[in-house]
Amino acid sequence: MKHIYEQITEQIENHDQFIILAHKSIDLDAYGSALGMYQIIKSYGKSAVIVMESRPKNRSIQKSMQLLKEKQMEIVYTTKDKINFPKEKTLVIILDTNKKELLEVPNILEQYPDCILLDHHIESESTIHNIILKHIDNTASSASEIVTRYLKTLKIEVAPEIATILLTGIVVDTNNFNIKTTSKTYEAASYLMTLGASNIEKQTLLKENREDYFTRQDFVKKSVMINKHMALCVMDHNRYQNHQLALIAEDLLQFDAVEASFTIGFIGKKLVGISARSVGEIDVEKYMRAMGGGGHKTDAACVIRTSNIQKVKRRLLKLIQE
Ligand SMILES: [Mn+2]
Repeated sequence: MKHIYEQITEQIENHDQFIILAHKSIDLDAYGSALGMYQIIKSYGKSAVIVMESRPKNRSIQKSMQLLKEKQMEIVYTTKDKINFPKEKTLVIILDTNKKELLEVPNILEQYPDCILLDHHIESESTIHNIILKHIDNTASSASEIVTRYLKTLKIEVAPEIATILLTGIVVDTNNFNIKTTSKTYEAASYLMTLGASNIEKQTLLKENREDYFTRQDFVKKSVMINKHMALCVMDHNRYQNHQLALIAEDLLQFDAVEASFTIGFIGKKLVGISARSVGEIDVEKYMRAMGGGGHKTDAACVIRTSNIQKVKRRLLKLIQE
């Protein structure tokens, strides 16, 4: 059987237009991998678009887009209501998720039947199936790592700014090379450095404003130990973004004795999210799966439709005690 990258290349050769699509609330890993795929398609002399919400809320994404703009790098974006490629010869490339309901455009497959998927998340019942090609590699740290390996295989050199964004994608998904990190992760990072990825620019992309930092530290301060090795933070009734929950959970892992952490907060109207992190021994995916979510042993999440955050907290505590 042909190697997966050869199979993807074949699909690129067999199609004329490409729709690159990641998950809702695009993050740096999804964006970095999308840019990498975009460049690969370009190298075959073909055209692609990246589907994005019109104003991404994630500040790192905003900064990354601005960086590319300043360097006059033409990236074609489109919003979900403006996708108008002909069905024929169009390939959809899904990155950094394998769940239909999490897609930026959940019904994309009904519009465009030719689809391939590259992801690093664990599969579940809602994993997209019946597509041309599916490459789900749980041993990869991130979608950015998978796409970087592909770039390296093809010996494609991307601009330093794109290499930086891919590297930052890996950094975000590995919590700074702390989780899901293997020798292949470092190899990918190393390749990106040879392409000119900048650690200074990387830090700039990850910088946050003081207010966000202080808000987070307030929540960290209010967190509690729920047993010997697990910390919990329950946020207030304001609405936050998924990555804000994740950052709190990641912060909690820095403390002595904390081996796993959970942050519960509102991420939408009547929508409560839990972000769970582990340094490695405790399997937080198990807990999140039991609550309807999923992820990895070291980082997982779930979303619950409710307006009662305390109820979610009690359910999680009960689950952990059991
Ligand atoms: Mn990812």
